[in-house]
Amino acid sequence: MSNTINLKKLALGSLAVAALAASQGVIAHTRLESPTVVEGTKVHNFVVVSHGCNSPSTGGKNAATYGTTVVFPNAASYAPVIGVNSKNTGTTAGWQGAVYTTNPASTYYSPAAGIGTLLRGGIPWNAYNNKVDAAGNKDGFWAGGASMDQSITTAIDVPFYSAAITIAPTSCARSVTFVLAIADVCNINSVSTTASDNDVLYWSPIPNFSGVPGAPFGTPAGDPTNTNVSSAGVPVGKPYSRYDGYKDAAHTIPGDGWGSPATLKVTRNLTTNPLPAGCSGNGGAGDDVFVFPAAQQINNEIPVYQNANQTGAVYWQ
Ligand SMILES: [Cu+2]
Repeated sequence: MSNTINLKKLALGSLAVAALAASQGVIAHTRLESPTVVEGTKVHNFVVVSHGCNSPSTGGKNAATYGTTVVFPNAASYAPVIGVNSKNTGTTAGWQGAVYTTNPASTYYSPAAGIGTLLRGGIPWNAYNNKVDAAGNKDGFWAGGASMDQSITTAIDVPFYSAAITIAPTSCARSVTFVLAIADVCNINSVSTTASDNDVLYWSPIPNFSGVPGAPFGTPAGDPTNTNVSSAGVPVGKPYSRYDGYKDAAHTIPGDGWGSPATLKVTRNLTTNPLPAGCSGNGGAGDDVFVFPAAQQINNEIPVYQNANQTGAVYWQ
């Protein structure tokens, strides 16, 4: 009898450990609080910075975070990389299984820009600004200015709202997923060209899927053990943007966030906006569309400037 109880306790204990490990896996990166929204709805959301940079002294990912900089894809002033996945399952699941298209963003969704805007209330840091393109479209934001503990306290939540996105009625898209570029800066004095995971964590979009011009993007050394993008590991290749993210200052080893971006998935309202006739993707259920920010947009807008239009003092680049 007592043995049975002990076994039960042991089993429950193992389950608790397994559940804890699983939940830590889920919160292990920088992601959105609500990663999936329905089309046509403006949603109050958060960028959640779940852990800090690598700390050489503790060996953990718990170095304090000084600020974060966030970019959503803009298809008005830039040409995002767009992929369509019509076999979103098994080995071709996710954006990894998408196929590059030259169709403009308007084929699939609107508006073309202004996807994410900072909310002024409840920002954990007291310095912040939106980021805009040359036409004034809001492309993202930054917030920072103080070292926020990440060793004892939990996630840092930065509030924003996402625009009401409409999926084009004429398209076969059942979802549109915006892939974000984010840099969490721990060492404000670091510069991106020499920063490592000890200084900055990049949650970088790497569009390594079929047909993308210039792909595969990789690192000088490659890394068969990093499966963020594909089971084959990170290939040897050229960088996508200047903010891909590396463990090492030499930029040869892909870091924690390489090819592991936050995403905002907008799902089609199939009741009010049914698929047109003849859609064959995913067995007739519709295509999943993925939108990656242009490398040029990332290079222009991930750096942190005094002014929203990337002018004035440079706070970090
Ligand atoms: Cu992580």
